[in-house]
Amino acid sequence: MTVRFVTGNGGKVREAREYLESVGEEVEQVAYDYAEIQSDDLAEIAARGAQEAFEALGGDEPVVVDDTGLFVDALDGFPGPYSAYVEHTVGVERVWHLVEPEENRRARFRSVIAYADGEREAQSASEGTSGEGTEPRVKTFEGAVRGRIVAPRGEGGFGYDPIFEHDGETLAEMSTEEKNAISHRGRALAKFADWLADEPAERKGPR
Ligand code: ITT
Repeated sequence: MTVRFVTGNGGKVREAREYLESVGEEVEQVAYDYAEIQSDDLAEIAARGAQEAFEALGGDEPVVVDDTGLFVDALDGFPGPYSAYVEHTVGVERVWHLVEPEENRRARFRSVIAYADGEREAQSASEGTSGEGTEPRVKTFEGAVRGRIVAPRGEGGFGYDPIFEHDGETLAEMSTEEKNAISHRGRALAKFADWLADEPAERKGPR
C-alpha cells in the first residue's frame, strides 16, 4: 500500500520511508498546505490536518500528517506547538542560547502521526446517534523521547536535531535508522505500522 505523506518537510519523509518501507509500505510525499489550527494539542492539530488533506486531495490512498513539537522543561514547554515558527524566525541556535543559562536543560520531543483514509466509522455512543451516523475515521499515533538541549553538534537530521541530545549523542549525530530506533517519530511510526499490520487486507487493496 502507498500512504500519501502530506508535508513540506523532507526530513520527516526520509524517516517515514526508512521505517515504513522496511515493513512493506510505500510513502509518497505530497505538498498540500492544510490549515494548522491554533491549539496546543498536537493530536488535534494533526487529526484535523489529515482529515482536511484527505478531503481536499481526493483519491483513494490514505494520507498521513505529522505534527511535532520540542518541549523544553525550563521554558514551560516552549516552543512546543510553535516549534516550526520559532525555528524559521530565530533559529535553533538561539533556542540553545535561551536554555544555556538554565541548570535544568531537559526537553522532550513529541510527534503525532494522524492517518485518514476515507473509511467511515460510527460516532461514539455518547453523541446519541440513531445508529446511522458515521464520521470519517482519523487515527492518531504518538511518540515521545526525552533528552537535553546542548550546543549544536552533528551534520545529520534536520530542524532541532543538532541541539537535542539523547544518551550522549545529538539526533544530528545519528543515522536515520539510529534516530528512528529511539525518536519521537520512530516510536509513533512503530505504533502506526503495528496498527496497519492488523488492518483487514481488503482495505489495503483498491476499494
Ligand atoms: P510540515 O508541517 O509541512 O509537516 P514542519 O517542519 O512545519 O513541516 P512541524 O510543525 O511538525 O512540521 O515541525 C515543528 C518544528 O519541529 C519544525 O521546525 C521542524 O523542523 C522541527 N522538527 C520536526 N521534527 C523534528 C525532528 O525529528 N527533529 C528535529 N526537529 C524536528
